[in-house]
Amino acid sequence: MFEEAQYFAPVNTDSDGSVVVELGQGHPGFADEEYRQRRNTLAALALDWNPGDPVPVAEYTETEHEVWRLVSAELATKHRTLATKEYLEGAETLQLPADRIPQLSEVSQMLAPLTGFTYRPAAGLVPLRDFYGVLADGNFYSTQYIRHHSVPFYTPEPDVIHEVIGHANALASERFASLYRIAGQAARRVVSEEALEFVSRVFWFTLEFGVMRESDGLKAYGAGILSSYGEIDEFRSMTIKPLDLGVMGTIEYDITKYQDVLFEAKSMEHLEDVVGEFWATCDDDSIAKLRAEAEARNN
Ligand code: TIH
Ligand code: FE2
Repeated sequence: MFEEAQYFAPVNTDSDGSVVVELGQGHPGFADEEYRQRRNTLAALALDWNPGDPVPVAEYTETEHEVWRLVSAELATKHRTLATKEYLEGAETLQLPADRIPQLSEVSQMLAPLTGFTYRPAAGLVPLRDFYGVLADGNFYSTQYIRHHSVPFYTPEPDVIHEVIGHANALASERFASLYRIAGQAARRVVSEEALEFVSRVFWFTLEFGVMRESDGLKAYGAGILSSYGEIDEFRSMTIKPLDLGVMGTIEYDITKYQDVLFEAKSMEHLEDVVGEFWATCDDDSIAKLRAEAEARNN
């Protein structure tokens, strides 16, 4: 079903200066002219934005708010039993609206007093160095469009539901917010693209798709699982591996499907000790060493 849908549709500027988001043929919004126009409008707003500017207001349609309401309600029910305690406490403190899509500026207003994080608009894929780097300053690049109403339960393309329900609820927690910040510091510290990629893979398998053991079962804390009411039903039956930096930093994954290999932290402390400590101290040499050790184990 998602064969041709992509992780972040490319954003291009036509010769006349108009912004066009290239939805692939397999994208659920491909044949929906109104949806295409929305995507183009929102991408243009984000491209016009510069640091320091107020975040542009996205005037959402009733159809779009309805997608948020539906997904919000489905997720809230599932989160009660399948999300980690730390995330649920963040959500309880943040109190996102369930009845409409909040503006990114509102998300920032709610989040900043809690952990200092603010949201900024992204038209599409942001270069890794920039996306992760600004986390160190408490800035989070976020898309503003919402997934197409015909496929609400999962999208390979991060949207405002993923960014806000998945990430902002975690960013409302001091402990998670601090992990995001040190991931950003790591992204700024490392020099080679290879080391940066390693840092970003560790982010993928933890803050995007991490799972954690709690006394009453395996829970999700990764934003990518927590924003999909399709994927959240499946994560407990995937291959669950122990938290291992060398493996997380080097294995391949397919962005367009439910993640079938996940890494389990034994607790919040365990995650902080292993992954937090890694991001806090890593450099090109230590990463090259982890990579070499992982490759040696594979041979
Ligand atoms: N699959 C997620 C969702 O449906 O909400 C969105 C993404 C998270 C990470 C990559 S794509
Ligand atoms: Fe994400």
